[in-house]
Amino acid sequence: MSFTLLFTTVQSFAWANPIAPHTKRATQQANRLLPSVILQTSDPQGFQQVHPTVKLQRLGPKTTQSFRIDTTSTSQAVALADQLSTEGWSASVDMQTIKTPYNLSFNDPNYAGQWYLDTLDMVTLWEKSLGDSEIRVAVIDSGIDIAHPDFSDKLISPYDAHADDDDPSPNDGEYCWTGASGICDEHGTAVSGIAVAANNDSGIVGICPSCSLIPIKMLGDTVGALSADVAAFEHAIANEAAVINNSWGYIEPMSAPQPLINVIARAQTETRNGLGALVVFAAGNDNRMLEDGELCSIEGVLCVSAVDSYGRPTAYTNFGDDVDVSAPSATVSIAPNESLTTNFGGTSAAAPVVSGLAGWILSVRPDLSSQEVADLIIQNSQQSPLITPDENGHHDKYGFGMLSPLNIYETLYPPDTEEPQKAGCSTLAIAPSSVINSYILPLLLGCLFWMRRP
Ligand SMILES: [Ca+2]
Ligand SMILES: [Ca+2]
Ligand SMILES: [Ca+2]
Repeated sequence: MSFTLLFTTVQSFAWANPIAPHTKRATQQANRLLPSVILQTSDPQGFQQVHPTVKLQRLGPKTTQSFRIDTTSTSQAVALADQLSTEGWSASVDMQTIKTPYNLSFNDPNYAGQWYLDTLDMVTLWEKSLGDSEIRVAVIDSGIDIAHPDFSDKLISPYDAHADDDDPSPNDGEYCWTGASGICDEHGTAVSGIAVAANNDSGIVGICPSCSLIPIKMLGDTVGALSADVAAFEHAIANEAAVINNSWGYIEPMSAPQPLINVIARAQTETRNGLGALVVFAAGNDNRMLEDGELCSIEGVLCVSAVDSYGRPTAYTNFGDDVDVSAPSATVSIAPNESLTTNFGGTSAAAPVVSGLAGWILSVRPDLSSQEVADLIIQNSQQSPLITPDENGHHDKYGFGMLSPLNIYETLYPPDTEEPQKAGCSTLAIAPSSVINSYILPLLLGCLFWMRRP
């Protein structure tokens, strides 16, 4: 993507989205971060030899391949990006983006309790392993309460890419839309909890209870810079993430910016000695068709839609060709200050179910590449009996099917196949057990009953 295109995007985006609330904070951040150019190169020394007077500021840690070059005006940033691009460098004008955590609330008391763990048969998987602390799940989100007992023993290099400090905890007053004060930002804590909350007599149990957590705050309640998004991924790469969860998106449909595409491609191929990190994105909660070029269409990204506790598509989930799998919207999780939330939800709560499961898979099979984990998850998903998929087995809302931890488990640990098949029920023997549990169990019980009759 050329700088011109990015610049155009900035302009049209700003016009389409005037920033009314929290103007002061937004303006201060914008002043601090803009105007600048994002340079991505694996050879910063080579760059400095050609451009000795240009000051490179790292985005993320020492090993970063992304840098910010501050300029004094937007026109200078555009001119510099243009010049560097002409010379063959990967350079883009930084831009403001308005991102949103995919919040969604339910007030339904029947959602109490971690019902999704039953739906997913997680106990069967946990009997094999609760996960491995060597496997690091990065959560890029709003504030994450790193003092919570469910996280305190599993933290790897906490980072705040939004404020560029090392404390990703929720900030006082942030996301207090209703005039409330104190800590209102529950999103990042709830998302992280669903993925990796510890098995520790406190809070809840995450999908991968013994996986480690790289907590990265990237979202503020109004605008942030693209360079902060890039820094968040650089941090995940530098800290050897195995999985990177993203329960956020741009507030209006827009094409994924090229610097973000670049750094995600590196995350997928550079961590874990080249096996890479699985990058998971939530599909979003706007009940709309995903457009070409959005975050979910980035190569290798696993895009997750949300289903409810009955396996039906939620009314809000985004849909389209880029949805890979659907997962239950895990409405129950932890919140800051050791509290619990029972009205979390949205695709934000579905993505960390998949990320946690990817952490579990890599805990028992650390030899798998990020692509192999994605394939394992997609190929073992279970298409809903409620719909007719297309000829490729795909459906706009379910993707290639609903997440099936049990199918994955049985693929990794094939059940004993020595048992003789019973006449009349032989076809059931080839059905994966999650299908049996979810949809065929009534049929199977009927079959057994039939066999017992004299
Ligand atoms: Ca901070
Ligand atoms: Ca716990
Ligand atoms: Ca995909």
